[in-house]
Amino acid sequence: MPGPKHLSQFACAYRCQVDLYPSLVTIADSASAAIGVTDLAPFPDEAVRIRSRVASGLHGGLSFTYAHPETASSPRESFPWAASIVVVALPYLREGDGPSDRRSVARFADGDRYEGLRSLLATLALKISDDGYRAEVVFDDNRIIDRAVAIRAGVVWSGKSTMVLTPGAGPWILLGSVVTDAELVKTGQMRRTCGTCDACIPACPTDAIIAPGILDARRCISAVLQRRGVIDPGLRTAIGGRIYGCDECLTACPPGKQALASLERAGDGLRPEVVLSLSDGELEVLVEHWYIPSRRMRFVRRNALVALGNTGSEPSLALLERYLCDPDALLRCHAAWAVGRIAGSRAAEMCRAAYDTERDEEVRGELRAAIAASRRGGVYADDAQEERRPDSEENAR
Ligand code: B12
Ligand code: SF4
Ligand code: SF4
Repeated sequence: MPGPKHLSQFACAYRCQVDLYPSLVTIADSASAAIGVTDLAPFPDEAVRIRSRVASGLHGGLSFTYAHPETASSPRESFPWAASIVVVALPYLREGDGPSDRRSVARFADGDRYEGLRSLLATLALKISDDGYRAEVVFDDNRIIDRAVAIRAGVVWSGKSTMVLTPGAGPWILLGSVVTDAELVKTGQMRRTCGTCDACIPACPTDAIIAPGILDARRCISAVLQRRGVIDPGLRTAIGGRIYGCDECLTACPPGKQALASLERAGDGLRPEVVLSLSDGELEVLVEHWYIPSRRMRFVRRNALVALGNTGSEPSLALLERYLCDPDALLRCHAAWAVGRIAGSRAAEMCRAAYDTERDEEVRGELRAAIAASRRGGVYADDAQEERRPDSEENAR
């Protein structure tokens, strides 16, 4: 027979099922968000997936949930006090986001799109704690795999692009959770799938979706633009004018097309010329909400140099000439590549002049490849590794 303690627990659980969850649904509805509930049971399939991606290199050196797969896939380890995870999926498109594949900044990072998510989660957490329960807001946090909890809570379905989708907004949603000790009824999983659609797979400019639901983060532009170091030369042309993020597999996704089509299209938010002309302090303010390794603006400028190489023309050479003399070899490398892309006799001359004084072997290799590319009208030979090699000195003549 359950003792009085058990009875009071039961009464409490009953009260929060009846009173609390409907008010959470009302809060989510008022923000046009989808909501559901799951428990803290482990996600063994996710642990296997993450471990196998790390083992095969598909994680592309990213840390996030890949750093501690066991922790990320076992929420109870991080939240031993909790009983439920309340999960929301919040649409984030806004006016100006209309169809266009030529954006320099992906929509999720064009302005602080997480503001709405933070405020919705804070309101939900406040309601839960006002009812006497503990509540902790969690999103983009390495202790929880946002997509996995959202799938299990029935808020979304899992797409072949690896994005998760809701009816209506498609992939244009951000995910977040409130972890709580309130015992809430778990909501059931969604039965939807992508069916025969596979539009996102050929739409990816770098073939990063290597099979349904499997992403090679080494090739994903969104990941490439967030990493440290030199950008793989074989991916630079496909990056196009992008400086941060990539929306191509989302734009191609039929379930999200209506949401996109209903919006006007605004001009491009951030031009590479602007990025390359600002001081660190000025740039920092513009990109405050981006993930940038160690908050070093050199990585944003590196991306802008590639974008300018792909979108610029002869007048852009004056700005690039400054970067050929930059004290940072990383920036000189990408400036050389951009000059080679723009091509023409002035571009070749600038690279030859820089080559005469350049001492860094990696930059010298880039300059050799750039000189050869500028002769071919801005076309790099595959990844131009041959031309980058020190023994191909004749390319610089
Ligand atoms: C690391 C990370 C990245 C990495 C790696 C992404 C990846 N696919 O793994 C990079 C930098 C590339 C990235 C890019 C983007 N990201 Co991101 N990212 C994360 C982060 C921090 C962890 C993701 C993770 O754990 N991956 C591990 C692996 C195992 O998970 P997965 O590939 O997502 O696995 C899912 C599918 O593959 C699917 N699946 C597995 N097998 C199969 C098989 C089939 C047949 C099918 C159909 C599906 C399927 O199941 C898994 C769901 O559990 C989360 C935040 C968080 N803490 O969860 C945000 C998050 C996933 N990112 C988000 C966003 C918005 C993006 C971008 C759209 C941003 C942009 N515009 O540039 C792109 C989208 C690129 C893409 N196609 O995924 C959102 C996703 C929202 C959504 N609707 O899905 C999240 C949830 C952030 C948030 N709080 O909203 N991201
Ligand atoms: S975000 Fe871009 S690069 Fe990454 S998988 Fe989608 S389309 Fe490909
Ligand atoms: S484009 Fe098609 S296959 Fe890819 S995620 Fe969207 S619905 Fe699924």
